[in-house]
Amino acid sequence: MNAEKIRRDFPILNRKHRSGRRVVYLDSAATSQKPKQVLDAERKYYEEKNANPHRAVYELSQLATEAYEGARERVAKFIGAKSAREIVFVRNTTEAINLVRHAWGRKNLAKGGGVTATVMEHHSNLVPWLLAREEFGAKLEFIDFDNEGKLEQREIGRKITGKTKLVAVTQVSNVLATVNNVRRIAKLAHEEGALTLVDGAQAAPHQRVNVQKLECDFYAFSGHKMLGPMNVGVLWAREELLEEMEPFLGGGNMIREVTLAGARWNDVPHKFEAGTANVAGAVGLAAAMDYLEKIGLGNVWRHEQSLGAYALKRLGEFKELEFYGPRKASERAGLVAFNFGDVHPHDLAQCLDEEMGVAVRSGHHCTMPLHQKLGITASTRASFYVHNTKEDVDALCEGLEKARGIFQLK
Ligand code: C6P
Repeated sequence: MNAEKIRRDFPILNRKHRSGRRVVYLDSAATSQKPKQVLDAERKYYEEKNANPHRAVYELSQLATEAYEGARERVAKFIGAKSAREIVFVRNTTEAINLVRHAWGRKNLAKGGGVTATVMEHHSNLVPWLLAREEFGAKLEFIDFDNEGKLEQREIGRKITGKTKLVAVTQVSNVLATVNNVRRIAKLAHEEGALTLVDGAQAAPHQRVNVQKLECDFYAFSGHKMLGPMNVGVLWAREELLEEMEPFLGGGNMIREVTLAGARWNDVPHKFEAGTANVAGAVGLAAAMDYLEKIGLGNVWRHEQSLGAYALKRLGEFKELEFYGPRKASERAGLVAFNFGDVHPHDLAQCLDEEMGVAVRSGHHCTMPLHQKLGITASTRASFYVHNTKEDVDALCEGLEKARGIFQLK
């Protein structure tokens, strides 16, 4: 795959940094940039089809409904769902997980229902369960990770037990770059009678995901991290599970009939989509999936892994740099979080931006317990996607050389 050519599809990357340099965007794990194919699809939708879907009988409303439901079909195919009825559009991964907390958790986790999560979870897959503990008495367990950022195998067996109702685990860590064997965890969970919720925010954009092969029960991801627009994401769940679940938000579209005495719910997935939908977002997400499939998800993954391997090699040249997660590049996704001597990650990130036009994220990356476990408060993270090249990694390293001088590291 030709990353230089792909880069030309991203209008924002043609923009010059204020220093006059090319923009080196190494923060796709926070949010990805959008290729013109996605921007065009959204614009075309608004120019040619926009109306409120599922509401009216006139032509435009029907076109909007077709665009929205067509996008749902596209998503179902992309993740190997059995049917589009298993696809609930939400705003993002965070909302998808909170939907499960309310719509499934309220009934199934009350009074000591066990949730087993991991110490490496993003706050999105942690705080909802802390709230479930406060709100309806769920009981929490956490699987720790080892020095290489891999889940402790013995703990997996010990912390998924007959009392566990839900295992909530990320497929790829947004800091450690660890790729968890979620299929194995889901099998173990099923043996104990528990369900598995996979946080796919850092996986679905970068590798082929098939929810049926993963054998999980819930799968959550965000459109904005996979070249799609912001404010559209997906919760996948098996249809029978969605049928059993209570509504999440109440309002228009999610009902079949309302009287002043009560209401009956619409069919799934509409039961979980209250209010006017983000149709343009769904259309943009479908276009992003087309774009990724045209490149090939296998090529995307190989490209990012090879950039990750190159980055580890180059970063290894800096003796004052410590990176986190698996040592072997082949065991990592395409991102790397690190600390550079005693320079604060925010100072380093600012220096990389000013000196080189390199955009990296700094801070706790919404994983405070993970950072506490590592004994640090913050890290600097570079993350790669389809448009990144070795030249981008070299720019990062040139920036580190400059930072070494500026911060007077020995
Ligand atoms: N991580 C990062 O810079 P939302 O914000 O709902 O689209 O995604 C939340 C989320 C959930 N799980 C994982 C593993 C994630 O990495 C994220 C988002 C971004 O790492 C923003 S904090």
